[in-house]
Amino acid sequence: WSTSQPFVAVNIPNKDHSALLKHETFLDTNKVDGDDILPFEGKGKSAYYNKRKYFKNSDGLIKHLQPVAPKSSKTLPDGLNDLGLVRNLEDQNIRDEGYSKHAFNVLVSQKLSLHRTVPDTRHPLCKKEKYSEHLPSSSIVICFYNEHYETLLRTIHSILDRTPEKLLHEIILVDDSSNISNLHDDLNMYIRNNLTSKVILLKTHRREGLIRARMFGAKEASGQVLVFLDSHVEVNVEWIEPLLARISASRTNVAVPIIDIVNADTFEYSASPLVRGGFNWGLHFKWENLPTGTLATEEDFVKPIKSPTMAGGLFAIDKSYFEELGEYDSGMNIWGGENLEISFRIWMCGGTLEIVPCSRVGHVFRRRRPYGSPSGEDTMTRNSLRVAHVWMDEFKDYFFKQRPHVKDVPYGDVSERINLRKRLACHSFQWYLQNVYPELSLPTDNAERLRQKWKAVKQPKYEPWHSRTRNYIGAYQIRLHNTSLCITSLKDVKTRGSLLMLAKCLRVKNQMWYETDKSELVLAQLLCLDASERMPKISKCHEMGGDQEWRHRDKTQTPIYNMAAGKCLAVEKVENGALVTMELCTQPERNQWDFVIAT
Ligand code: LR7
Ligand code: MN
Repeated sequence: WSTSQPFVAVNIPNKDHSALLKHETFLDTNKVDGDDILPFEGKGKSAYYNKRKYFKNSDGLIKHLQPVAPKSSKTLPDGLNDLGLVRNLEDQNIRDEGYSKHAFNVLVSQKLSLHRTVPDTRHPLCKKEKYSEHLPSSSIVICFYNEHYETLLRTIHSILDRTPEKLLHEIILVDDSSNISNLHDDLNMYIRNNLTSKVILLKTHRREGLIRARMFGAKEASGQVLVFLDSHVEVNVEWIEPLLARISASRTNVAVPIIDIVNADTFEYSASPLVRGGFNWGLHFKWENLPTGTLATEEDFVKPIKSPTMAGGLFAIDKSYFEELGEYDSGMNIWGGENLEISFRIWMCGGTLEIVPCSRVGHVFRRRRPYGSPSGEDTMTRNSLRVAHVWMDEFKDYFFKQRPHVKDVPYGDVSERINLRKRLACHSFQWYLQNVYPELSLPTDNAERLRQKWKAVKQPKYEPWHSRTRNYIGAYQIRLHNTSLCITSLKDVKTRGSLLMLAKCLRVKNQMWYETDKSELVLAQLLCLDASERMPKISKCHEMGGDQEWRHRDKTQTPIYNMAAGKCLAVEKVENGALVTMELCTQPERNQWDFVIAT
């Protein structure tokens, strides 16, 4: 494909002739729908796919096919859009600055439509659910600190596009004293010029952190239900109705959607499995499997599921109930811990916390938090200490056993929160453990602690998915086209961080690349090819795609494109021992590769 035009995205395995035939018939009959092929979007009249030339007809669809001579070097492998492609220095700067400021791929986010549709990830039965005509109206509260502009706008538009007018009382945006220049003013102008007056932009007087910023926004709200959202989300079809329905069933229900995944590198939206919230004795939130038997029948996939805790960012709560329950702990700073605090409080003080599977909201999962606290304070620890001292009774000892070094960390005055707990006549933490979270085991001894630690390593902390069994679809040596030089790890296959070089192709372990069904390239089935830094290296497989996701055309003379880097594998020189680098795909001299099947 030419890179300047976003042509057709075709999803057909190369060399699978039957699929191609089907594809061609499909094109001839002009039945174009969704999955297999998208209508032409580019301005050009033709495009190439699999050595054939395709023309556009007046409807923008493909008319007929004509075989053409193979093109020697295509910029991008077939089937890929070029949203993340780095074409020049300017793209490179946007991308790099974006990653360092926001920890996601800003280059992609900028190019995506602010009104894009996302896949409807709900269980089919959800589509049959009927909701009352008399649901309460909502005030959606979104606080943000230095959020990426287009990503924030997409958050807002997704809500405006997919929330019934009647159910949306207002959207309250709280700028938590961001310091990106122009962000506030640009947003303010955009809202005034383009959006309904239901969208309100506020600003804190100084950086408060997400806890106090949300409280600030909630105070200004006048809808019946508060819906808190992060500033980098996209709501899905009919997302709010099921949440509001649960609150209208009981004002002490607190309703959480399923948090789908917006990939931080590619912005692909994908479904999360049904999991619930838990925590460990270090007071870290974790996702966990539902108790066996929870999903016995199909209907169970639409029923609310009780959850011991919530992730924190996305939930709906009756406004007067939120106030009655003590809002948030305003002594908590910046980030962390407030989600466990409000979860414990909801359950212990008479409410119910549930996940509503028919409501889905996508959230951009970054691999690191792009900001710190202004004072440098470890706010997660401070906030967790407040949780432990106010809510955990004698069980806080387990927390301290788990994290002995935090004993002397200052956490401020919690007397007001202890009074709140008394005033609300809340249950004990023991009651909570017995009735809400009996599955949580106590860390009895060192062996148990080690086991927990091991578990924590194996299960990603944030992604609501589980480690999958890796599926290998092929084993290859990767040879620079027209040479007998292959990609080789500089060091031993087990050495994390080892760079790569060209070496004479030999049947040795450190040239054996195993490709997976998720487009990873795993050296000797151990470490993953990784483009997270300037030079590609091998590192621990994280199974989150992006910088470990490598796409190529077919198996000969192909570029190898990295989804997060927006660049292609290349070499410094065509020479034994030369280092493997990442370079612009648009400079294709040293980036054509052959996948040589290793049998
Ligand atoms: O000082 C700040 N001021 C803010 O306004 C810091 C943050 N914020 C804003 C920020 O711009 C964002 O909109 O607060 C929101 C949440 O901050 P994130 O996105 O950095 O948090 P997170 O997604 O990394 O972390 C999760 O845990 C947090 C604990 O304090 C909050 O509860 C987040 O809302 C929460 N996010 C989710 O639950 C989404 C699902 C992720 C998971 C698991
Ligand atoms: Mn977030």
